[in-house]
Amino acid sequence: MTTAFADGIVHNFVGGEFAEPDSRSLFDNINPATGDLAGRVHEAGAALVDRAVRSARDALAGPWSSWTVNDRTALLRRAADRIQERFEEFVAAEVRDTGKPVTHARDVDVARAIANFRAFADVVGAAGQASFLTELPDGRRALNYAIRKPLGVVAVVVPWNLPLLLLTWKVAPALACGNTVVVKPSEETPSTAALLAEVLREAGLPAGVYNVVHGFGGGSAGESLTTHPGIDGVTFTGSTATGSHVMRTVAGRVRPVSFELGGKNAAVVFADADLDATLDGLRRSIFSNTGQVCLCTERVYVQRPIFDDVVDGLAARARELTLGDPLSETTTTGPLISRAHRDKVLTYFSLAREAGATTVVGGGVPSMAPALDGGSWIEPTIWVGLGQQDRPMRDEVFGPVAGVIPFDSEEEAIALANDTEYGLASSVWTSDLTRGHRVAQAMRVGMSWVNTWFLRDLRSPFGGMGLSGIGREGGEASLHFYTEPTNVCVQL
Ligand code: NAD
Ligand code: 6OD
Repeated sequence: MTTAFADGIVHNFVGGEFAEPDSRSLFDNINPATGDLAGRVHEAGAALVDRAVRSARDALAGPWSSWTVNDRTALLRRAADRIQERFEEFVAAEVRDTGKPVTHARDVDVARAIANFRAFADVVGAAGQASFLTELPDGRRALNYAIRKPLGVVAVVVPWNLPLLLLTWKVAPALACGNTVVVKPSEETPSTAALLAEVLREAGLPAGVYNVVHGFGGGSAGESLTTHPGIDGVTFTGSTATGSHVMRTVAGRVRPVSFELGGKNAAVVFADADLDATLDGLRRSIFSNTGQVCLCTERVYVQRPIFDDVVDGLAARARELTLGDPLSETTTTGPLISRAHRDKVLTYFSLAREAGATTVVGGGVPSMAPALDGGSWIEPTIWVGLGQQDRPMRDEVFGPVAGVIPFDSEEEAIALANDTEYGLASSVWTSDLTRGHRVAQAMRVGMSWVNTWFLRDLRSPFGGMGLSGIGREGGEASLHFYTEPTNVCVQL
């Protein structure tokens, strides 16, 4: 096999080659916009995962080990250039796997993949080392400095919502730091990880440094990878339940983990906020990617004087969204990833009704044109009348939904926003910037935005607390996760 999609099959990539499938190891790749078969995927069995980990381990000791930081960062920049050259191929693959609008795939997913490679080339290229001149009471002096070594073979396990963005967010710093990787993309979205293998090979990455194994989680490639004794660390993005399971799996061998997990993110809107700008911001934060972004807002707390205006404005904006052909430039909103995920979201529609909520807009399955009728479509939905303890206000739904609740004081708003076991992200909307800083800092989350949402600087720490994860990635935080420091002490 020479290419990622030869014979209409998405292939595994091991030791610098696309692996040959056998007929028993194929599973279907469904286009969520239509429900049609988009292609087939080669599921990696335990033996192939073992080969991938061994290839990665061999590559650690091969020519890759003598690549300098400059060599590696130059490789990252060539990879970014090659993705740019093949931009529309990546966009098409991401749209086919996810059903997301082509504009989103271009402006967010693939654009950010390029930015990830460039940003981590810059971060790692510019990184220095701390050193200490040590002076002891007896007059001895020493120089302490730490060198950073690669962690080793890193298992990279990622979900389906922003497949290439999240994969390259981890692969770029891992490679920049000199690691080798075995990546396990989601079974729902295998294509761009395979295409990236072509690009990295074209960019000159040695065989075995980047490997891709496809398949499911438990009892499949995900479990084979995370339980493999040859991996030196796991970076995982996905649900809290799976993260917790993977943590137990690797605990026995005491391997470092980085976990970017779920969220139940709050927006706090004060009466002095610029209403139109806030509503536009909330439209993005609630409905982007059909609500399938870990950072999406699912709880909106609004100061009482403007409660009705915000609810009406959100409903109006939800009605303006265009659900339809993902390849149309005017489509704003795609389907959910699968029928199974839609069933889960619909459960929350029922739970909201049972809790006595009023569905201001949405609340069902839209009727679509015949070509899209088999897709996993869902209506963008806003609820009022939910209580803070109702499950739609507590569980991560991961769909285009939000419950809106009024508050009176700043203290009450902070308490409501922090009343969750998750701790990923929040946004605060106010024209009083002093209050914006104060409330943003009071949020028990990894990332707190003021008058904006999902505005990223890739040098800043990204991650969550509580059920939202362990550790941070981004900028120096990535450098810390993907390397092991060795301190050297020289008596002078
Ligand atoms: P998931 O946990 O079901 O799957 C994530 C990945 O783990 C997939 O590749 C899956 O095949 C694999 N997996 C599943 N079981 C496994 C096992 N036993 N061993 C090893 N691997 C296993 O998550 P999902 O449904 O694909 O993604 C949605 C979730 O991801 C949401 O909860 C969302 O909040 C979260 N997410 C978090 C972030 C973040 O940065 N915090 C970003 C994106 C998505
Ligand atoms: O922007 C990022 O770097 C990032 N990791 C985003 C995660 C989004 C979750 O769905």
